[in-house]
Amino acid sequence: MSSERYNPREAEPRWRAAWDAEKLFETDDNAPGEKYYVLEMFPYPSGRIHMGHVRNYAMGDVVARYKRARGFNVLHPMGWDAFGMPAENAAMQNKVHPREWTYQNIATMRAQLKSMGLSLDWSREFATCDVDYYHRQQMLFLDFLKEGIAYRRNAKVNWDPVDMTVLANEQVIDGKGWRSGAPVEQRELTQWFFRITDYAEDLLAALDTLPEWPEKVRVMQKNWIGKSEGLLVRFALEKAPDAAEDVTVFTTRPDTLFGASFIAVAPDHPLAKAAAQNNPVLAEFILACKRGGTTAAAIETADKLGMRTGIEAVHPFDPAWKLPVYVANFVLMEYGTGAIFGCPAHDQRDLDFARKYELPVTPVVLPPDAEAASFTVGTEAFVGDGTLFHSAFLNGMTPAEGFQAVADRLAATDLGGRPQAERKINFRLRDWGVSRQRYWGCPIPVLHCETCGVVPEARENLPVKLPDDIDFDKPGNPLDRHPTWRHAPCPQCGGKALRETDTMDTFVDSSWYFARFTAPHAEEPTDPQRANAWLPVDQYIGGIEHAILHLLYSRFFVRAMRACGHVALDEPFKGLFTQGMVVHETYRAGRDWVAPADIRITEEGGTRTATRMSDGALLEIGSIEKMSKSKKNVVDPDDIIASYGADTARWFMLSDSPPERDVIWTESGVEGAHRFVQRLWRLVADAAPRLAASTAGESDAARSTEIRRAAHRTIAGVADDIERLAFNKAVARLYELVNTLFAAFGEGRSLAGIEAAAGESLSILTRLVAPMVPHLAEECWTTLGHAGLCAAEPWPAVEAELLVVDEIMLPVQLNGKKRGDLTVSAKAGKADIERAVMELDFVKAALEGRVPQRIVVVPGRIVNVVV
Ligand code: ANZ
Ligand code: ZN
Repeated sequence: MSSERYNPREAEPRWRAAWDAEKLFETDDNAPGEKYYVLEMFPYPSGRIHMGHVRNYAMGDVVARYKRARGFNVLHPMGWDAFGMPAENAAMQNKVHPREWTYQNIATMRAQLKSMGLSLDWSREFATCDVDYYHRQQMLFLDFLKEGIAYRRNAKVNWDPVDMTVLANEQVIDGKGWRSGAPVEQRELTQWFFRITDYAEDLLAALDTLPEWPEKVRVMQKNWIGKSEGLLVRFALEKAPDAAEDVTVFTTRPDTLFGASFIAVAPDHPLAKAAAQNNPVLAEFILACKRGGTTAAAIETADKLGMRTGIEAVHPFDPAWKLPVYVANFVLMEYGTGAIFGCPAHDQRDLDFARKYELPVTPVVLPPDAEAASFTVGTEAFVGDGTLFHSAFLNGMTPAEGFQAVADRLAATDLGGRPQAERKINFRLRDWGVSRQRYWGCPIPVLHCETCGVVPEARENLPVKLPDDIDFDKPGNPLDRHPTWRHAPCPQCGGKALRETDTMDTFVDSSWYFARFTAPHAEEPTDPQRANAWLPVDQYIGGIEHAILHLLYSRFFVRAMRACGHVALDEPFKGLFTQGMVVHETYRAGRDWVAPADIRITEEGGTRTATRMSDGALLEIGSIEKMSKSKKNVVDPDDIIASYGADTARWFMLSDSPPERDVIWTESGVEGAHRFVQRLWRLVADAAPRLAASTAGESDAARSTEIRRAAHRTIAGVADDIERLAFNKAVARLYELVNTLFAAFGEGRSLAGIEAAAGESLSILTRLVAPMVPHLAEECWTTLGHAGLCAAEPWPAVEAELLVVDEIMLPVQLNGKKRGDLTVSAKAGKADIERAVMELDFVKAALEGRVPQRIVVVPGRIVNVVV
C-alpha cells in the first residue's frame, strides 16, 4: 500500500458491491439482537434527490450503522410517497403518463440514493402507487368503513378553481390553493371523511407519552388539536323571525358576560338565513362572506365585517339589557355553535369589530397593576388574568372563579324548560376529509348502486385498480370521464352500479407506510405479529414541515388500525427528530438568479467577488436561503458525489452544524470535508505498511497509554454523541482523534514502542468513522489488514480503566468570586486541596501573607477561599 490519494470514484462502488453481495443490510426479522427501527421520512419522487435528502438520509444512516454495530437487529427501509398532483401536472404538460413519470423518477432517485452508500434494506422497498400497496390501503378503508371510522357526508369544501380539486384546510394558505396559488372558493360536496375527532382526547393526552419528541412539535400538535373547555349559553331572543326563541353560543370566557356588547352568528347559521329571508341587503352580505376562504386562517386575516339582523338577545343576568345580533364573517359555522357573544374589552377580534361598528367597550377584568377608576381599553384587548369588576355578583373574583360562578348559576337557571347553560369541551380538530377528485391516487373502493345506494366493494374484488388509458386533455378528474371504468356490478345485488371516482388524499398513503415496511409482502395490510415486534419506529427523522399533519394522521392511523386488529400499538414513532434545512448563498445577475455551479468566487483582501463563468459578468451575492429551484441556489448531490465522493458529502452534512439547525452549504466546507477524508486515509495508508513490517520491540508504556486513552475516550464520546444525535459533536471528536494520532505517528513519525497502541487506535478510529464515511472505513479496514467488512464489525469496546481521569480541575473562588482554577490529582483529599490552593499565585497575592479565615472545599466541584 502506498500513500496515494484516496480515490472515492473507484473505491465507493466497489464497497457498495461488497455490501450487496453479503446482503448485509437485508433485515431478518428473526435475527438475534434487540430490534431497532430507524426510519427517515420517505421521499416524494419528484425527479432527483436534493441536498435536503442527503442530509436527512445521512443522519438516519449513521444511526442505523451505529445501532447495527451495537448488536441491534436494525430495520432501515426505504420507499416512495408516489401518488400526488405533480405527476398529473407533468402528464398534462408533457403528455407523459403519471405512472411512467413516477416510476422513471423513482429509478433515477433510487440510483442516486444508492450512490450515497446508505445501509438500507432495499428488499422491502415499495412505492405507494404500487397496486400491491394501495390494494392493502383499500382493505384498510373497508375496515374503517365497517368500524364507522370512515364515513360520507355533505361538506363545505375548499375548491381550487385552477387545479379543479378539493383542498384540505391545511392546503389552503392565506385563502389560496397551496399549489396553484388561486383564491379558494367554497362548495358543497359529498365527501369521504375519517373520524379523527373521535380520537382527539387520546391524541392530545398521549403527547405526554412521547418524551423523545421535540417539545415544539408536541406544542404544535396540541394547538392543532385545540382543546377548549367552555360553556354553551343560551340567550333568549326578541324580534326574531320564524319564532326563533333563543340562540346558543359557545364561550370559553363566561366570566366576561358583563362586558358583552353584541351577539354574532356565522353567515350560514340558521338564524342568519332566517333573518335574510326578508332582508335582501343582509342576504347579499351573507353571499359576499361565502366568497371568502373557509379556513380559520382566511377568516383570521380577512377584515372583520358584520351586519345587524334587527334581532335582539336578552342578557342572561339582566332582562332589561338587550344585545344586538349581528351576522359576522369572523364567526365560523364549523366551530362551537357558530354563534358567539362578543366582549370587546377582552377579545381582540371582538374589539376590532366593536370599534368598527361603534359598540360599547366595557372592561370587566382589571389587570393586576391597574386602577379600577381609570382603567380603559383602547385598541388592544386585555386578555390576561386579573380581577373581575363592573360585574355584579362576580366582582372581586378571578376569571377562573367567575367561570365557575356563571356556569353554576346559569346551569340552575331555567330558560324555556331547560337549563340556560351547560359545560362543553370543544376541539379545534376537524374530521379528516380524504376525498380528492384526482386520478393519481388510491381509488376509494366503494360503489354507488341504483338500488342499494353506497356499497363497499367486496374484499375479494380488491384491488380496485386505476385504469391505464386516461386522458388529461380536459381539467378535472379523468376518472369521471373514463368511458368504461366507472361501470361495475353492485357487489350486493349484482345490479348496475357506478364506482366512486374520488381517490384518497396522499396523506393517507404516508400514514401507515412505516407499518407496511415490517411485512411488505403480507397478504393483509400488516402481519400484526411482525408489526408489533418492530413498531413503534425507534427513531424517525424528517423535516419540521411535517410536524403537524403527517405525524398527527399517522398517530390517528395507528389508533384506527388498532381498532381493526392490524396492530396492537399506542403510537407510531417513539423518537422523533426534525432536522434543519440545507441553505446556500444566492447569486444574481440583474433580475436573474445564477446557479452556484455556473459561478466562480474569488477572494481578495477579505472581499468576496462572484462572477459568472460563461461571460465573466459580475454578480450580486445575495442572502443565504433554503436551497430552491426558484432561486437556483441548489447544488446537485450527483455533482458533489461525482467530484468528491459520497463520503465527503455525508461527512460535510453531518459536521457543519447541529443537526436540528440549518446547515450552510459552501464550497469551502465541502473541500474541508474532503481534506479530512484524504488526511484520514494518509494516516492509515502511511502507518499500515509500517505496522505490518514492524517486529514487536520494547513498548513505550507512557506513550502507548496516552494514545490508547485518546482512542478509548473517543469511543465513549462518539457513542454518546450518536445516541443523542449530536452528529456534529461526534465529528469534532473524530477530528481531534485524527489530530492526536497524526501528531503521534503520522507522516512517517516513528512507531517504535507504540506499534500495538497505534494499530489498535487506527482500528478503533476506522470503526468509529464507519457510520459516517462507510466506504472510506472499508478501505482503511482492509488496508489495516483486517478480514471481512467493517460494516459488519461490532462497535469497539471501551476499556474502562483508560477512561479514568487522574487529574481534575477545580474552579477557585476568593470570597465567592471565581478567580482561577486549580489542577490536582483526582484522588486528592481535602487537606491536599487546601494545601495546593494556598500555593496558587493569585491566592497568595490576595492574602498578602495573612491566613485565610476559611477554605471551603466542595469535593469535585469548587474551592472557596474566604479572606
Ligand atoms: C366570549 C369571549 C370573551 C370569548 C372573551 C373570548 C374572550 P377557543 O379558545 O379557540 O376555543 N368563538 C366561539 N365560537 C366561535 C366561532 N364559531 N367562530 C369564531 N369565534 C368563536 O375560543 C373560544 C372563544 O372563541 C369563545 O369564547 C368565543 O368567544 C369565540 F373575553 O366568548 B369567547
Ligand atoms: Zn345494489
